Amino acid sequence: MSQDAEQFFANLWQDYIGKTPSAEKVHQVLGGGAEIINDHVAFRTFNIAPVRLEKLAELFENMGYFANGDYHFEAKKLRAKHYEHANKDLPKIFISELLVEEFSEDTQQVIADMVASIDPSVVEQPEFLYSGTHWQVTHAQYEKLLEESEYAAWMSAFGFCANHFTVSINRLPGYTDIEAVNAKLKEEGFTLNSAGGEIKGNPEVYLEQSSTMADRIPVSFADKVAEIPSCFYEFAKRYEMADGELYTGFVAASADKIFESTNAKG
Ligand code: OOG
Ligand code: NI
Repeated sequence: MSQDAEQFFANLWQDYIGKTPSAEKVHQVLGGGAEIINDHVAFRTFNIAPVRLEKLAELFENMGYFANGDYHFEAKKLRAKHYEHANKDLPKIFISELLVEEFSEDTQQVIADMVASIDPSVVEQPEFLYSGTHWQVTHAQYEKLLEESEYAAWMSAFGFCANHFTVSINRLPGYTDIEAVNAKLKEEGFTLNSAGGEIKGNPEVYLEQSSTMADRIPVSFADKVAEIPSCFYEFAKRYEMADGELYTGFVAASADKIFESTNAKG
């Protein structure tokens, strides 16, 4: 792994575990402290300059990543792309962006104001990808965004960071199937995202995925501190295609449900 990419992912991980206390426990429970290989890391953004999906992707392209899949989520008003690296020890990258123009004028204005507070020059640096928020919204604004888009509300509270890391079950010693991973996590007290069933996908689409529900952490809004869902952990098992290669893409119908891992529980 190149020195730069290695340092980048180490920094990204430190930022992520600060928001996701259960992530280290996931590693302990599944890996017993041994190194875990991640299948992918996911990021969220808005389709507004200077933070458009393709702009953030440039930071990964500079590390040697290339685009290899496009996805659309009509109901959630999102689009996404995934990026891969020739070095199979590096996680794939899944980046989605909110289609801001499809929301109400009020929501568009709140988002435009958030994005306007970003100094465009900082978007050129890889550290931008774990720089968090560059604005402050009130708790009432957060709740208002929640009514239209859970994704927009999450972005207003957490900004730019890894939304989740994903354990590669294919490369996890001691496990071969996702059912056993899920059973172990539940035995240890984790709550799994059950939207569309605990296991999303199947061998016919060459990908099975599950995820925890996001941790809840206190967030400082402009006016008060409130506990809200932060980030989660995902688990992925990939299957070989007819050519004997493991599928490297994503499955839109499954991803649509994974997004709901940051919804408030119950
Ligand atoms: C991304 C949800 C989709 C996957 O692996 O299909 C996803 C998100 O919640 O930001 O991660
Ligand atoms: Ni994912």
